[in-house]
Amino acid sequence: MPSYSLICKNILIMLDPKVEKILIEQMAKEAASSALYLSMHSWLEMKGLEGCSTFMFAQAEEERTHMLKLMKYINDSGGHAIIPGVKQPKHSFKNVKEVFQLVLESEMDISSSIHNLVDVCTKLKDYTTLHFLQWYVAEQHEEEKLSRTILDKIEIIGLEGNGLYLFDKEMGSMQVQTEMKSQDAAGAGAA
Ligand code: OFO
Repeated sequence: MPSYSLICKNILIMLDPKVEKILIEQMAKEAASSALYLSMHSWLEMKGLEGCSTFMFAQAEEERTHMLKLMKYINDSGGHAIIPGVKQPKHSFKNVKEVFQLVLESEMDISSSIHNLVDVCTKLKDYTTLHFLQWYVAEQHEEEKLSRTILDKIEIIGLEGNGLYLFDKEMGSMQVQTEMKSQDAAGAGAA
């Protein structure tokens, strides 16, 4: 039975139950990804890697905002965004390289579920949700690219000897650049 809600006066928005269900599943994935990145942040911080841990904390926060964005869309579209429970994430890692390999795997997994959502909405001709999902398609492209760039840096710098120190420093400056980029984007949006 589809859920309906009266958004304002005579405007009725309906979300297909199938779309509502997979959007809620996507919320669970974003929440799990946020928890995994927070767990990585904690491990990196415990190892004294300030640049990497700060970077990972920001990534955890980003994933949480991705979940909240889905929640808002579902509720604004006449659905009910049920908040997912989250399994305890992996908390111990072999080394820094493993952390960033797992980040790439997680991002690839999220990209494929976003693409699946796009497929379902295309078949159902749900053009509004398709439009909403375009932001996630672009975001995943960026995040996969970023993860691959970080793994390339690990290959180039190496993690032996001073390598780990240099890589951590590099991750710290990458975080500053990411923050500046999002401030620019926010400024452009406000203009
Ligand atoms: Fe990068 O996972 Fe969210 O969308």
